[in-house]
Parts: sequence; C-alpha cells; structure tokens
Amino acid sequence: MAQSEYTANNIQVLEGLDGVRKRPSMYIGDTDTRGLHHLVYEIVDNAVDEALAGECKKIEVVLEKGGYISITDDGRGIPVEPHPIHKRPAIEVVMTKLHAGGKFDSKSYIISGGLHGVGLSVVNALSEFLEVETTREGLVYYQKYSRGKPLEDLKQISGDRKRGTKIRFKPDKEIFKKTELSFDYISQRLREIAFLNKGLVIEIQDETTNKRHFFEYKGGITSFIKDINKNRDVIHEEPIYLFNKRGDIEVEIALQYNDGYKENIFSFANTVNTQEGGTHLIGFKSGLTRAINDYIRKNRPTKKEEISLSGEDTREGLTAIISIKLPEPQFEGQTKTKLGNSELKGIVESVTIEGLNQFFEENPKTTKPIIEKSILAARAREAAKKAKELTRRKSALENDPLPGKLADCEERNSEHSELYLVEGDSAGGSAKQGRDRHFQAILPLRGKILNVEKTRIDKVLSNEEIRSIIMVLGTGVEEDFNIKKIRYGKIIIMTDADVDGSHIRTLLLTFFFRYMQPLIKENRIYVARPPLYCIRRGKEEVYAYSEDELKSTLSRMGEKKISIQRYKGLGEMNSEQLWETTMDPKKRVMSVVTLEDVVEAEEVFTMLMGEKIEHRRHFIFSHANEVKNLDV
Ligand code: 0RA
Repeated sequence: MAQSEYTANNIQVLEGLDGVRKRPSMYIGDTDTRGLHHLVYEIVDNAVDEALAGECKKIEVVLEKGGYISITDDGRGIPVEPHPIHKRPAIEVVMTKLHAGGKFDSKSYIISGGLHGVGLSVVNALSEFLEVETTREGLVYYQKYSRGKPLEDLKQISGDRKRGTKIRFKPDKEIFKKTELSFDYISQRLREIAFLNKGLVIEIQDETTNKRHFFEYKGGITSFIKDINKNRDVIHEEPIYLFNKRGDIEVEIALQYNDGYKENIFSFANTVNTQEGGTHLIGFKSGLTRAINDYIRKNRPTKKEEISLSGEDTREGLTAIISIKLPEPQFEGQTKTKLGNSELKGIVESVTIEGLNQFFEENPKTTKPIIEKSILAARAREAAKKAKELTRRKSALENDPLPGKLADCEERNSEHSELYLVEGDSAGGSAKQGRDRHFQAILPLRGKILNVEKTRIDKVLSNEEIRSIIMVLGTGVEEDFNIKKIRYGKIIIMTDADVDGSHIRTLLLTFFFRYMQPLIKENRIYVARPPLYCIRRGKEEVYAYSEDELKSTLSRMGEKKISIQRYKGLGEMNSEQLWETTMDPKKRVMSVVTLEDVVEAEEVFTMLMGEKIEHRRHFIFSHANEVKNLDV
C-alpha cells in the first residue's frame, strides 16, 4: 500500500464523525438542498441494495410533521451481533463509525458503495436525532442517537415488524442552511428507482400536505420508455426490450423510436443515473450501430447505393434506457456519474448486437420503420452538409442578391439601422410606407414559418422565409454564424396581437435561439408592441398598449362620446398610424428579448420544443425572467 494512502486512511479513522460535522461538504457535497437530500438518498440507497439483492419488495418514505423523515423497508435488516474488533453491536458500529458499511460481500450489487456511498454514519452524524429499528431472526432491535452519538445501548423491543428496517431522522439545523425536505424532489428519484427495479413497490407521503405517491412498474424500464415518449409520436408501438447476463453482470436495455430527431439515452449502473455516461453507454451505441448496419447489409443487398450509417444516424428519434447491475461499479468523472468498468463496453456491445439481431429477424414489421428512419437520417445528413455549404458559398459572394421583398434602408452602418420582420404582406406594405427609410428596413414574412424544432436542418435551410432572413441578416448560421457581418443593429419582430401572431413570433424566436443564439445573448432581438386600442373623442386619438392603459385613459377622458377601437391586426392601421404607434423610435414601445440563463433555457427548450404547441407557448409566456417583457 502506498504511504500516502495509508496516512489518509488513518486520518479519516482518527477524525471520525467529528470530522464529518466539521467539514460536512467533504462528505455530502454541500450543506444546501442537495446535501440535505443526500442524507435521504443514502438511506434509500441502502434499502434499494436490499431490493437489488432480491431481499426487499417495498420501501416507504414518510415526510413527517416537525422535520422528521422515515424510510422503511422489508429487507434483511442490519446485523446486530457484536463486532469482533469494536466489541459493540454491528449496527452501532455501522451507525457511528466512518466507512463501516459492513457489506464486504462483493457478490452482491450495491449502490450504497457508489454515488452516495458515504455510509449511514454520515447521515447519523449530521442529524440532530436519528433512531433505527431493525429486525434480525424475527427479533426487533432499537437504538437512538443524537449528532452521531448513541443516546442509549441497542435494545431488543417488542413489536410486530417481521422483517426489515425503519430509520427515522431529523437533519441538523446546526449543519444545514435549510432543513425542509422536498416531496417532489424525493418523489422524482423514487419514481426512477421504481422504474429501474421492476415490481418494487415504493410509497411516499407527506403528512403535512397529505400528498401521496405510489410507484410500482411491472414493466420496469419498458414502462419508463413509454412514459418518456408519452407526448411524442412513436414509430413502433412497443419498446424493444433486451435482457441478458454475462457472469455476475446483468444488462437490461429498452428502446423505442419516435418521429423526432433528438436522441434521448439514459444510462444507469445499479440504479445510479450515470449522467456522464461511461463504458456501458459506449458499448450500447456501438452495438446499435453495428446491428443496424449488419441488418441493412444482409437484407437490402439489391439496393444499388451502398450506405453506411454513422452512429448518429441510428440514434435519431431514439429513446433508450441502459440499466446495468454489477457487483463492483467504479464511478468516475467530475460528479462520479461515469461508469468506468472497462469490461462493460464489450459486454454491453455484444448483448446489444445479439439481442437486436434476434429481434430484427423475428420482428420485421417493427424493424422496417426503424431501418428506414436511420437510412433517411443518413441521407438528410448528406443533404444538410450540401445545404450548409450552399449558404456558406452564397454569403461568401460579394454581390449577394437580397430577396426582392426586402425594402432595405439607406443607412449602411449596422449600428444605426434596424430590420423589421413583419407578419404578412399587407402589414408589410403599410410598414414600407410608414417607415423612416433612412434607417429602417422591412422584410415582410408570408405565411407560417417552419417549426425548426421539428424539422431537419436541410429543410430549415431550404425554407424560403428562413432563407430570406438568413440572407438579409448576412451573418450565416450555427457554427458559421458571425455577428460582425450583421447588417442591422436591431431586429424587430412585428406581428399581430392574436394567436397566429404569437405563434409566428414563437417560431422566429425558436429559430434565433437554435441557429443564431448570439443575437439573443447580445440583446439584438426585439418585439414590437403595437397598441391594443385606439380611443377617440372628436379629433382626439389616444392609443392604449395594455388593459391597464385602456382603463386609465377611459377614466381620464370620461365616458361621453367616446369610441374604442380594438386592434386585432397590424393591417387595421394605416401607414401613418403604424409609424406613429409602433415604429417611431420616439414613441414606440418595444421589448428586448433576453435569455438570462441560456443554458437552463436550452434545457427547457429541448424538453418542450417539438412537443405540444400549447407547452411551447406556455413556456415562452410564463418564463418572464428568461424572455423578458415579452407580454402579449
Ligand atoms: C449492513 C449489512 C447488511 C444490510 C444492511 C447493512 C442494511 C442497511 C440498511 C439501511 C436501511 N435498510 C437497510 N437494510 C440493510 C447485509 C445483511 C445481511 O447480509 O444479512
């Protein structure tokens, strides 16, 4: 053993639980919400270990009043016999000594040695109170602790519990900034655990709110896949399910394709979500690519063109779960969520190829749409490459023809110019007449813009409206995007204040978000806000831009001889009115579109985009912080 390792071990032993209380973050990451919930997961993981060993069928979690939480399982219980070295009951050693998990049998699958893996004693040390009730050979034992120290000796108690363990504790206010446990956060993880352990029953309830969730998935990860795809259109009804063993290692895979283009693969090792991937994920991907290419080679020999699919081609629209159970998982990476066991790559690859080969042979009906989708993906990839090259070459040309419908401005300095993207030809016409042609350019947009989320890049780039926007802006898209080439300082979206208008605006924003994100980050995109009402009395005309403004205007002008016009579209205003109310920099109201947290927004976009349109609209209009001032 290396000298340094030896010393490190010694220090930890010497420190004991006092060290845990002095430096809690070293053990649980932080003392915020995450760290707090770490305590719960540590205990839950121990119960799940019992389930993985086939010894536990039910786990119950109760958020009690007064800040207590209890976790009950029907597993084997915690050993109580005297510990050979410490001469104390094993359970007391497990609860009061660092790294005394007591599960040295490497044949069993354990997660408690993995991600959370800090041991029950850490939970105990960081709880102002903890009590444990456990059953061994039909007898019930009890002990209670405070801040890691036993309050009394382990004792046998009467009780009708036949099996299992109940641990009840209260996180320490001296340690945690906030000690409120989140029902939803815990419930979400429990649900995932239930999916990953077919048939395991998990219940969680909150005594304060009487909320209660019950999870039991007889279909296991197949149910998980169906749940993830529930809002998507799938191209084959039943997920494909593969299960196989290689020695001690169990490999379980479920997959299903939908008609979208994103890949959604989740991998787990002993129910730990391996967010950073690892050897099992690599094995699955290469197995899938091989299996699909093999099938094409075998079954479409008459097709002239030889196509070889890339991995990406085989994963378009794929939702998959890879769940591995193995005796000694090695968790690596920044967040310890990357599976490192090198033997897993080959194992998962061969299980995937073998399983899929057999499935494809036996289920030609299901296989056909999958193969066709992958081939289409390969063709689209080629087409997209060409389409991009085309926009690249075009914008490289000096005398790039601008679309005829653009009414350009005279100003060449982009710092002083603006571009209005206007919904419809008629409003476009008014805007062209009403504008200040010195610095305002108008591009009318006809009909509906493509939903860029649901459309492959080759289609997006060949859509006429999108192409005119790209050409007019002059910046290129995606990795070719160069903000220095922009031809206008402000890009102003001007649409009707109705459902179609907000739809077009949403699609435009999605396009900018996906293909020209820096424009949003640099606050170049604006939304024009035409007035909602015109209030007239005699020759007097007042515009109101919101319901509140309408109210205050009415109370100011009185009730007599007043007429109110409600604008439904830009077309109801003539060119002077449009200039005066919506385009004159001195009077107009505009909102800048900003993404305060682009990373987070990207996630939300990815989650919601391409799904139901209602969702999308709801997202754009309910996240006022991310898309600022975007009121309708
Ligand atoms: C040490 C050894 C064994 C099980 C456990 C601890 C154990 C811990 C917890 C925490 C909550 N529920 C639990 N259930 C069991 C193995 C016991 C054996 O081999 O019989």
